[in-house]
Amino acid sequence: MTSPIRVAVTGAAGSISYSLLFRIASGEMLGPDTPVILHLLEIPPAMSALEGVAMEIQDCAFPLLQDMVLTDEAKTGFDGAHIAILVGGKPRGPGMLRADLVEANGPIFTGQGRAINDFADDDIRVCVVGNPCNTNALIAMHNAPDVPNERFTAMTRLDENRAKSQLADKSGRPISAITNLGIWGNHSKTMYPDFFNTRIDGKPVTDVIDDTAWLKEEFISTVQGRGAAIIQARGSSSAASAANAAIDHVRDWFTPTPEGDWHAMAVPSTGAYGIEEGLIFSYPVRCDGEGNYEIVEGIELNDFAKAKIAETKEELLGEREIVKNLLG
Ligand code: NAX
Repeated sequence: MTSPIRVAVTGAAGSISYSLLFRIASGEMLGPDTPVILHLLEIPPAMSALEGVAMEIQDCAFPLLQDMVLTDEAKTGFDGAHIAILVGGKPRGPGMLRADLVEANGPIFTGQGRAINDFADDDIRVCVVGNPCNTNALIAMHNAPDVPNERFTAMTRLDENRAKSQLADKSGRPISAITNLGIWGNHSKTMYPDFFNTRIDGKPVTDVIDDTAWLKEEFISTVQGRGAAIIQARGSSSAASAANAAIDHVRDWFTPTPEGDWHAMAVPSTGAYGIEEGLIFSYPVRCDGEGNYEIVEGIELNDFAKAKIAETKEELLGEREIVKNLLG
């Protein structure tokens, strides 16, 4: 047994957390030998609901769960945290534009960024789930000047998983046969799921699925619009699949990526592929198993891919403009 890892989760009484917290406490995220202390952060009106969630977690008698801290104060929420999963935020209401959402949720992440800066463990790793997740991660990062920028990431793993599933379905091959699926750019309808570099049983997707029109149109729009399709069908947004992706994101950040493969993570750009340095941009990344990742360099991008990537980059630059007053 190693010493306990403190995992802070915001929006802990919300829908995603209702799937996420139990899986963290069971050891699915950090493995069967790592005890966990959960720091659960909410806003005051949700504290009663949070207490109910905590009672249920308690009733699971998870052997790895050493303690739970329930709070509506960011200081306590992030105190000594090694991992922070920022899920909390206001949902997009009817008629709300993306720009409204960016403006509504931005201020939450200035305060949380500062609290992470001041109270989290020096080793803190941050995964932002709450939307608009790339720009929220950008705000948190800018408000945490003492934390290395590369510790701030946003979640595009759900998009990777969705894309893999679509390709498995179309090709009739198992999920495990699909590798090298990169998501580029923003977690939004402009993201680019790069099928050209994805492999099925080690072969280019285009060798296995010869319907290029489907790949260029239906595949991309299905992945881009999957969140909206789930809201339409279920009446509320993806929750269990988002929690699953958050588990995948953090687990794989601390797991060596299999040789030759990569995963999607939105990370501060190093300037790679002509993206402005510091913009939180989803790239194909590889992880070393020690909590470090690197953007995969040298991926060939054709004109189709370059145009898609330019579009999602423009959207992110527009979001950055809206929140520029929050960037410290
Ligand atoms: P819920 O509305 O069920 O839960 C959000 C929770 O956040 C609520 O309990 C609320 O009280 C809490 N909260 C609000 N402000 C807070 C603050 N300042 N500090 C702490 N907690 C706060 O939403 P849920 O379905 O759980 O979704 C959460 C976020 O995930 C949303 O922003 C949603 O858009 C985003 N998603 C991101 C995805 C991704 O792939 N990156 C996919 C799923 C999801 O759409």
